[in-house]
Amino acid sequence: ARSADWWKSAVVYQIYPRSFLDSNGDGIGDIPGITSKLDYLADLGIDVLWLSPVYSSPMDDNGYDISNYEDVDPLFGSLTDLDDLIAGAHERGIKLVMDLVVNHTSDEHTWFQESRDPASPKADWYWWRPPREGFEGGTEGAEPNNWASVFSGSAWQYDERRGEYFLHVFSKKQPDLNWENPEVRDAVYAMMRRWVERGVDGFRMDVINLISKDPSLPDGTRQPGKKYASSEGAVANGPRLHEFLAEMNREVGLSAQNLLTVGEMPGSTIELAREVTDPARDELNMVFTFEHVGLDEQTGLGKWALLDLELPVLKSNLAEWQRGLADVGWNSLYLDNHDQPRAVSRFGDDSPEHRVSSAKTLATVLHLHRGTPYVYQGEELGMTNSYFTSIEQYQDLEAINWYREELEAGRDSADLLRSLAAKGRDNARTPMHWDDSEHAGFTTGEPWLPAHPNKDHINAAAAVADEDSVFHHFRRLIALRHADPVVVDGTFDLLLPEDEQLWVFTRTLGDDVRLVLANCSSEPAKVEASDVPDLAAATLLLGTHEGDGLELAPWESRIYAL
Ligand code: TEU
Ligand code: CA
Repeated sequence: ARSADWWKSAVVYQIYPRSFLDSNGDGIGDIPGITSKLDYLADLGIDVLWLSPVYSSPMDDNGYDISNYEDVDPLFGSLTDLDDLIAGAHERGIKLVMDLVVNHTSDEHTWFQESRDPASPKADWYWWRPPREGFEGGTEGAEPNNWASVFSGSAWQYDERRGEYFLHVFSKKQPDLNWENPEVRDAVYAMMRRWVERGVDGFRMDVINLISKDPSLPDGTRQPGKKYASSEGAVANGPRLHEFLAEMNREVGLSAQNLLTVGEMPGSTIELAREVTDPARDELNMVFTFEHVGLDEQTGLGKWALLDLELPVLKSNLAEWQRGLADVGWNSLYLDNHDQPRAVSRFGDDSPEHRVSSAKTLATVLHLHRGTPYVYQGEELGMTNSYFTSIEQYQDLEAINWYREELEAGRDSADLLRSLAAKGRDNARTPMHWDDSEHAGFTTGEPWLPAHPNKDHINAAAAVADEDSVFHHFRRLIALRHADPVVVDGTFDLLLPEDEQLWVFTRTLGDDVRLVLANCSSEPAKVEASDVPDLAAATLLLGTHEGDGLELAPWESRIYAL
């Protein structure tokens, strides 16, 4: 049974099944592998598992290109394996949330194949448009508008059979569904209802703010020298988004059954999040914002245009979202996922000296904000980026397509590899480190992506055995959230907003106040006594070091009850 608002005091653990644990030696993670690790996850104390997609898929985008929403891809196992995982999770009081990818399907979905016939009942299930006036289909400049795909090239692909172009915001094997068509919406809702009947406790909704688009599909504004324009303004946050989300909620019974819903919303704002997560509107419980994971890129130039991030910029963005959703709605809290580089490498310091402390302190700061925390597989171990040195090591089509397109445009390979090393999604997709054996205990076969050599000291076996590990710090943070209502509900106030080393804030619920004091730098930091409440009168609830004075070691953090 699910109580109302249960998801507000829950911690969600995201699994990328392909890289979690391989149970049959084919080098690819699978569902039985996950089931075999439920006790490890129960020890960590997490409340919810979010599975990245395990549905039938040609794996063009590693499962975010779905060819059958109601079956499990044989690479990951079977529907029976999934039923066993759901049962095993529920036995341990862990809920299971599926990844809902309904802005687009795979081009190998029968829906799309039928839609290629203009006379079929599904002709209008996707975004089909004729070649631009005066142009021959499939020729240069004939695309219906100037949008770029997120994965390089045009967002339009010419289909010889239909004699028209179809829209694909992502890869050409991920055609966008036409949500203006009520038949599409009804088919999605029916599928969702069947997953809920199967025991699923909610959905993470992939790019869900793209399902309502500006129906006129207007040209975008091209960056100088760029052949195509970003489509974000016209494909995100369209005029019918709230209508569709409310309809989905009603038709599937999302609020009625207290299901967890989190909408991934590239380009969303606090204003939009206040509307979408306002419980009175029965749309979604929470959203994933992209603002904080866009701060270390040059404005408007995208993730590959690297920019050093100053701490005050990061602190103030999270504080704005805390303030923005303080009186209505709810935050998700994340630094890591399968699309982002590893937090300890990006926001912390993954050098041997500071990796453990910075992984712990980033977790302390994130988990003590108000909202539902998301732990990405390996984040609880302080796993690092992969530091690939050649394009051949990359598997992600986003990386490969971008590298090829930029190389053809004359960019320097070393520059491209520097951006890929910092921001490539494969950073988060190397196999989970279970132990220090050959492939980190991930597989007995050849892994689809090599395990990082640092698995010899960064792995679950070592972490569980070491009381001072990142793993046990996450476990203590999760236990604190379960025990302390101030952590769940206390109002957030940021202190010392301009300090470039210290991240200091309070959480207040009635007379109870928690203080978080974190040195988010690789140098010692000194706190001015006048800047904080009297620490001597406070109770230390959880610290990363032995210190208790006004000096903080590099990456030291403390949580006090005042
Ligand atoms: O990601 C949406 C999305 O916008 C990301 O692709 C992000 O913009 C990009 O990765 C930045 O590098 C979701 C899924 O999380 C992602 O894995 C899929 O590739 C994408 O949608 C298409 O389904
Ligand atoms: Ca396998």
